[in-house]
Order: sequence, then C-alpha cells, then structure tokens
Amino acid sequence: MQNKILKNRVLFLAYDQGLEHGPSDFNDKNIDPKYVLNIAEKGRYTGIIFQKGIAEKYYNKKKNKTPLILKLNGKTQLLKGDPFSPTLCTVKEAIKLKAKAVGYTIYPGSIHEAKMFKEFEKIEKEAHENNLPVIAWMYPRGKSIKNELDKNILAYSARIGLELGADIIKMKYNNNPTDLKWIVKSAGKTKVVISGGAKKDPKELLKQTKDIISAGAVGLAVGRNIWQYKEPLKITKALKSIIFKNKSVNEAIKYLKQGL
Ligand code: FBP
Repeated sequence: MQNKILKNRVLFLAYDQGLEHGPSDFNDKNIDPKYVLNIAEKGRYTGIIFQKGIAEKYYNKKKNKTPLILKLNGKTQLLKGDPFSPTLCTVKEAIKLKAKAVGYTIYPGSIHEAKMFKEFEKIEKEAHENNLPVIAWMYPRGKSIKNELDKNILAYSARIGLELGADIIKMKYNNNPTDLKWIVKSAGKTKVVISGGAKKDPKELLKQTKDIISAGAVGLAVGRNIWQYKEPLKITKALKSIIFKNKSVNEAIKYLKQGL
C-alpha cells in the first residue's frame, strides 16, 4: 500500500477532542478548527485527525495538502462506566471526503470489547479493499483494567492491534522506554504511534519523543501539546527535528527559542 500515512516516521495532529472531551480543552483560538488546520498545513504534518463533521465543513479536498485521517468512531466523556465508542461514519464517507486513512478506537478489556472488535473488522475489511490504511487507537479501559498503563496490558493491546489487522496503532506512553520496546515488538509489523496527552512542559515532551523514537515507535499523534502551545509551529519544528532528523533533545530545544 503506497501511502504517506505509512511512511517510516510520522507526525499526526489530533483534533477530535471536541467530541471526546468537549470544549473545555479549547481557548478562543483553538476552538476554531481553521486555526488547527492551519497549523497542520504550515507545519507540514503527515496527517490531520478529524471527525466527519469538522472534515465536511473545514477540510478543503482541493486546497488542503495535509493528508486527512478520518476518525470513524467516537464517544463523549459524559457517559460513565465501561466505554464503548460506536461507529459514526462509514468508510465510503471517508473516501468521499478524500481521507488518506481511517481511525477507530478500541477499548480492550471493556465489557463492550466484542462489539468494537466486530465493528472494527468491518471497517478494516472495507478500508483495505479500498487501499486505505487503518489506524487503531488501542486504549485498554474498563472495570477489568486495573492499570491502563501497565506494561503487559499495553503490550497485549498492541498485539490485539496486530491480530485485528491495524496498520498503525496509537497508544498511550507509560514513560518507560524499556516497556515501549516490548510493546513495539508485540505489535510486530503494525507500526506504533504515541499520543500526546494533556499539555506538558515542552522540554519534557521533546525528551519523551526522543525516548519514544529510540524505542522503535514511528512517531506521534499529538493534539493538545501542539494547539494549546503558545507557538505551535515552534514546537512542531522541534518535534520534527527529533522524529524526522534524529536530532538530540538539546538541538531540538533550540527551535523553541529561534524565530520562525
Ligand atoms: P492528545 O494528544 O490531545 O492527548 O490527543 C490524543 C487523543 O488520542 C485524541 O485523539 C483523543 O481525543 C484523546 O487523545 C482521547 O484521550 P482520552 O480517551 O484519554 O481522553
């Protein structure tokens, strides 16, 4: 499958938090999808992650250069209990929107795991028949998961991604590069990208990124740490220098201080 999304190293910009978390993640600037799409375009991201509502209204199939990754399921934070993220958009709609890949969240360990496996199977089949890569957000969660950042639970989730046919899996990082090496190994030929999480000190993010890449992950799918940062293009440049040019953390930090 020839696709930019499947490059050896990637940096995806995630902007599905409006559904997953609600507008509490946003300020006056980044509540506007145009602001975030502009960061992806100027920062030359490998992909931008939208739900279909935002893609339909803001992503211009002809003008925008950033490959679209369409998230096909989602849920809110309002409902409590074991999570289930239903399908909200079809592969056909994704193709119409000119998506270059589709995304789907699975919560391994949830009492609804079987339903998500079934939905994922349909999506994976149809996407692959149409040469679209599939990215699975593998987030172990639910009453039976005591610690979602446990090495074995993360490695099991990574392996599930491989078993189910995901091309890329998106995982949380437990801040342990040795654990991540095992998790990446468990994923086999399925590539691993790491999500950003809540906004942290940029130097911490750069250090984590260096460790993540050294452990064998192919990049990041990051949201809040970019579009909540005061100068998103500077942090983008710094991250890209580590991901694509193998620069050191100290070299990358320089980009935070330089003019653009
Ligand atoms: P962030 O980098 O902002 O954490 O985004 C990554 C992401 O996976 C989003 O795609 C998604 O909206 C969110 O995190 C879900 O995180 P959680 O389920 O932990 O709230």
